[in-house]
Amino acid sequence: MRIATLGRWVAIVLAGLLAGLVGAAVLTSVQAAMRYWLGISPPQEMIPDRLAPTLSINDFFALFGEYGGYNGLKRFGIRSGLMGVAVAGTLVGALYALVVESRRSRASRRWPLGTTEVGGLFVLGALAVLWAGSLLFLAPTLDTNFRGLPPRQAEAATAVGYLVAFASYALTMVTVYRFVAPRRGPVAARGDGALEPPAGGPDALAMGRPLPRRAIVAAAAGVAAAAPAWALVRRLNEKATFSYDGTVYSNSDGRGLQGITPTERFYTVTKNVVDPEVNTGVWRLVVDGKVDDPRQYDYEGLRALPAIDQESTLMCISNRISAGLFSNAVWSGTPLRDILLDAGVADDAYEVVLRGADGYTDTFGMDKALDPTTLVVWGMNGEPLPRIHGGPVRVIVPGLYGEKNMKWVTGIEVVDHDVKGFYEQQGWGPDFVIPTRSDFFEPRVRSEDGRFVFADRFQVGRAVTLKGRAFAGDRGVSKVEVSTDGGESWQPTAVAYLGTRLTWRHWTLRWVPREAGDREFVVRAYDGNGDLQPTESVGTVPQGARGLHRVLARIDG
Ligand SMILES: Nc1nc2c(c(=O)[nH]1)N[C@H]1C(S)=C(S)[C@@H](COP(=O)(O)O)O[C@H]1N2
Ligand SMILES: [Mo]
Repeated sequence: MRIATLGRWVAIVLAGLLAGLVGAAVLTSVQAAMRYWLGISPPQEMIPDRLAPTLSINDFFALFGEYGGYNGLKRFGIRSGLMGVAVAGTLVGALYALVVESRRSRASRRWPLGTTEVGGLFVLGALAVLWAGSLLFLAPTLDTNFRGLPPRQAEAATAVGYLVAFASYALTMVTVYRFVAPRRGPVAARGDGALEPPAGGPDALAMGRPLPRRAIVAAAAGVAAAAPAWALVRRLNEKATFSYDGTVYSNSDGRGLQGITPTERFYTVTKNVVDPEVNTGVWRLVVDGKVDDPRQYDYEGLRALPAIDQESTLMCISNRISAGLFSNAVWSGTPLRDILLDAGVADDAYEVVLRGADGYTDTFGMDKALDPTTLVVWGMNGEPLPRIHGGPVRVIVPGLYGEKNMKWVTGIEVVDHDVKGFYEQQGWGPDFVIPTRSDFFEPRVRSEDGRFVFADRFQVGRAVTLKGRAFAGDRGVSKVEVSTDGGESWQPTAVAYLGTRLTWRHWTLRWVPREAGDREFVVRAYDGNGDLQPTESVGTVPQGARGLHRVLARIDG
């Protein structure tokens, strides 16, 4: 191979890389715009959601460890998605250049097609493969739409959005390549693939002036094309869940705990990088599947249904004993039961599958679906349900762990078989019934070397007020007892906050130390059926933590 030829191929590859990079910039801008204004989730965001349920709990947690928790993992996912598109887009540009130009440099005798056709076929083929492949691979999560389109429309919007996005890449890449590609004299410029020698001698124009100058123009266009992506990704980043995902309601800051959690202190857990911003104009709640008469509610229609206020406590399955992924609120909404009975539930109905605008899914059995305390909720503590807690509409299912309480709900499908939810696929559950638990929160408890210690020091003869919580899912708390001697003897507590059958209770005990030394405090609760809480320690994986909260205190003489 002569130097001149080599130089030409280098120029071709460089032109392809540049064209691909500009294409990727346009693609990312188009995707960011569609995500920002239309709620269409790009593959960079959807692929992690598609993969997360397929991981085992251990692998998922190992990733947390590697990337700095759930938030670190989310950041990593989005970053690598954005980088991946830039890299892949750039490489495909080079590939395109090689395909087109190798065709160009070969005789047209063997091929009936000219370079334009070969290039066109390559692009259309790649487009078809990419589009079909992404739709197939992402099929389980295509119904994601962060503006709240109901599932079927969301799927259609995603499919069209992806086609538009990928086509914008292809169009840009081809256009830019044609603009910057090394000219091979008049022949190649015509693009007909004929093999006349270039006018100015071999490869005379290959590294001629047009390429660098045009390349600079194209690169500038690329920067301009990337600007919207940059701006929108930054705006999305400002709305990102990093600032509030994992918020706990706890007394670790000494602010105390109220019976009803103030909305702005309510705990938060979300799988999302940027939570849905539902547009109530396009939002619908679709009720279908094994029902006689599928229903669809718009926001006004839902608000017009007879509603109730109901206080109930929400707790995440990942909540360790005495931890704060645990809050209580008054919810306003309509019993799911009324909505289902209106639609007419088929005899072979087995469970409901709930879908959220973010593509999250979860399920619960018909017993819970038809329980009058399971609500389709639009209000929280007397205000419209805030966005980060699932507004405009979520489901509250007392007695089952937080994961089942679908935020931004768009679909309720009655099915006749078992379906596994987002986290259940990882291996959580299968039992999501909240077991009875209790803890201390006052005086403030801190964890040192895995042992819980009261932050205050106690003094012989000086009365202290102990406080804590007890929770028994939807069974109610009937009794809470405290031991100040490591479980040897137990004494009854008083009620500090009674709540309801569906909420936690806050208990209190006034206690006067009689002798100096180290002491272990233990609390235990009985549920509404009179059953004692589990006392054996069990970790959160896979069915939520169980066990007694044990706290140490030093009593000074
Ligand atoms: N659509 C959707 N619903 C969801 C989640 C989610 O990521 N997406 N997270 C679930 C989990 S794991 C919990 S613990 C609760 C938390 O609700 P909160 O943030 O209002 O406290 O919402 C549940 N509902
Ligand atoms: Mo959760």
